[in-house]
Amino acid sequence: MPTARLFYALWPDPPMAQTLSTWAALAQPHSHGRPMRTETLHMTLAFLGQVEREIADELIDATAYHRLQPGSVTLDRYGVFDRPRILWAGPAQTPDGLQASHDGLWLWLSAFGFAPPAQPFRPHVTLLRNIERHDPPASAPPPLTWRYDRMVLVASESTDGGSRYRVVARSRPQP
Ligand code: 2AM
Repeated sequence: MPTARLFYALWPDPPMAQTLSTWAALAQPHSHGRPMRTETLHMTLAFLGQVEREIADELIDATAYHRLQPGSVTLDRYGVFDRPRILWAGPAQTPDGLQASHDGLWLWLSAFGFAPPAQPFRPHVTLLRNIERHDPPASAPPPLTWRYDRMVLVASESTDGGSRYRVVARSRPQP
């Protein structure tokens, strides 16, 4: 494979993913759209796009040595993006620690030739794709606090059944 489509993300543990899946199911009658499969739910920290195989291999090796500062983010609202048309779960305010981890990750990635995106970081977990309404449901389920201590590097592969995500590397948690 000459290139790989890669991104860094926080990946929920199975109970958290299950709860997020409930969030999707609760919003679906309002927003319609297609729920993400439970095992694919995640929060992207850095989207890299198509990456040359050689750089991808370097990232896979280096990711184990990148230490993410442990932190937490409380998901307490639904939101929508118009392009692509998605409904998401996210925090009303981005926690400072998560913002710092995002910024630190992009600084680290600059050594591999990546430039940070122009748009500000909008932490979110995509729940529904191809939604049919511009407004999110008025109220969200009880807030969900997500504690994290590592990130994963994920390869997104196109299959007949849609995107398939494969975790190709994990950062090392703090000792
Ligand atoms: P989304 O959930 O908001 O669609 C794999 O596609 C992951 O990378 C998804 O979380 C997706 O975000 C994100 N992603 C895809 N294209 C992107 C882009 N151009 N900029 C930022 N994130 C992107």
